[in-house]
Amino acid sequence: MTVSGAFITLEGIEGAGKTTVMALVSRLLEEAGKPFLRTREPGGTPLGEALRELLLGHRHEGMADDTELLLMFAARAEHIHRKILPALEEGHWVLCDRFTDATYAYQGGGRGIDTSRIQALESWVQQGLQPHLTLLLDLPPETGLARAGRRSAPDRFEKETLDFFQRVRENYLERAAAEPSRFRVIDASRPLVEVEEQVSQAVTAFLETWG
Ligand code: Z5A
Repeated sequence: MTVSGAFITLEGIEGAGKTTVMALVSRLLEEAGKPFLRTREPGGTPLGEALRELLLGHRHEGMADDTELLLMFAARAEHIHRKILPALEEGHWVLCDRFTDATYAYQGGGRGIDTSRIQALESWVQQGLQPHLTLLLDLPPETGLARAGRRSAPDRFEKETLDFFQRVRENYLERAAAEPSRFRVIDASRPLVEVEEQVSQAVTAFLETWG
């Protein structure tokens, strides 16, 4: 696989501010003259968006954890083949709201699925594809849930307990500590203006190294 664009992902627990930060990163890439694809997981393709509805909606409340895991990777396979790889191969950058770190955090940390099973699917589906930069918006779950609670009706994940989101957060932080060259941990508990400053610095530094 030959790629010349960079692959950037945004991660964090519920209400961390990914949607807000996505707009800022998009603006920074535009200003730097980088053509880019803005996308999200689960979703990003017609089939992926249909799977997203099944995963987040309430029609299948009792979905088995393995089913949830496999649907996440089914959506991802479609996303990689139809959108992500073609964009990178054309030299475009890809800015994605969540990717496989979310699977480790939610299905691994949150649901308790064994890491080795996630690794097996990751290696099969991604064939070595990994983000070049991951911005992890970190904050206590209490703060994220309070922010998110101001919005519309909760989806299937948003109904989970504080303990669940605490495990998700811990898993994210462990992954960030294990791969410091890829991750930038942003203190998302700070006021928006300070969060944006941290993100600007991280993305500007990355743009300088990528060229
Ligand atoms: N999921 C999974 O389980 N496994 C996987 O492999 C993948 C996903 C890929 C959908 O994700 C669900 O899929 C997700 C995990 C699961 N479920 N959960 N939870 P999603 O990314 O589409 O949904 P989300 O996490 O619920 O994102 P969100 O709710 O859109 O949150 P956000 O984008 O991070 O937050 P926001 O909308 O930008 O901000 C929330 C509010 O806080 C909003 O009113 C902002 O104005 C406000 N805000 C933002 N920043 C600040 C600061 N700094 N101060 C004060 N207020 C702020």
